[in-house]
Amino acid sequence: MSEQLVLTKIDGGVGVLTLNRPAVLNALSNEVMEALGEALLALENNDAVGAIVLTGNEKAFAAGADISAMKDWSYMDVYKSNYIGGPWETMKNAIRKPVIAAVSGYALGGGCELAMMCDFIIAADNAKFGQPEIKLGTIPGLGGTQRLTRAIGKSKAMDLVLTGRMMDAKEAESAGLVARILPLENFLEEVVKVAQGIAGLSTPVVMMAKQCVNAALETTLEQGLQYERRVFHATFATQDQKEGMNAFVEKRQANFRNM
Ligand code: DAK
Repeated sequence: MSEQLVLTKIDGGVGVLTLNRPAVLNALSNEVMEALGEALLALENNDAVGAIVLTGNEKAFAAGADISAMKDWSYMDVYKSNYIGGPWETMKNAIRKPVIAAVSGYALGGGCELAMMCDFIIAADNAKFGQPEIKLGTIPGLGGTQRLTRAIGKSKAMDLVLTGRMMDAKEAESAGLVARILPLENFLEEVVKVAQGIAGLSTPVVMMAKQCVNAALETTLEQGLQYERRVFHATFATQDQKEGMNAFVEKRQANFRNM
């Protein structure tokens, strides 16, 4: 039987997905992205899961799309297949639960782009980020020129995209790409703890918060503020808002029931 390309484990309300092609630094093939899409959807539809962590291994989160697979494709191959709308974008199109990218080692090209599709990135201190496609005679194709520019600004995005150089975890954190850096030792366990903290909150309210932050990138400030206000109002229709505020007043731990 062939190795599973994406491993799933559920740990205290957190779905942990591990990219599993270590021999090629988790190069992202269509098959990997199909497996990842299916695994993400299974966690999205699992009521026992309140947050998702996507990770690789110590050496690589993912070193990009699979260059050996892509190298001989013609323009018509990529154009006609829309290389490859669906499975590569399941994260963006279908996942409302929060997803944390736990990046150790290389996150390059499509690997950096996949990490940026997640809701936030926690990096191990050995992480390296980059969009080296220019060195292959192509450009980023999974959001690298767009999400990286929004995350770190035009000047630094240009630097990375035009030179293809890598940046380390410290530079990525100070540029705003990475939310936190944690030591490589016990890295995944620590990221899972962060995710478990989120999974212990009200999942529907967490999903509303995620949607509002994402709206900030798509709207004017005034539209975004209006949208946030209405969603804030909507949280008052949940039992979890009542529970959260009552628990605070009664000086006890809230017991959210995702209702
Ligand atoms: N693809 C295929 N194989 C890869 C790979 C990749 N991206 N990265 C590494 N490997 C393989 C190597 O070929 C090698 O295989 P063997 O020779 O052992 O068979 C093995 O992994 C170990 O790699 P190295 O021997 O090179 O390891 P080093 O430690 O010396 O170097 C490295 C590590 C990360 C610096 C180096 O492997 C490297 O530069 N890798 C390529 C990085 C890169 O250029 N990435 C960008 C790829 S282009 C889209 C979706 C996605 C994309 C675009 C569009 N749509 C849906 C529209 C994304 C495009 C890309 O990501």
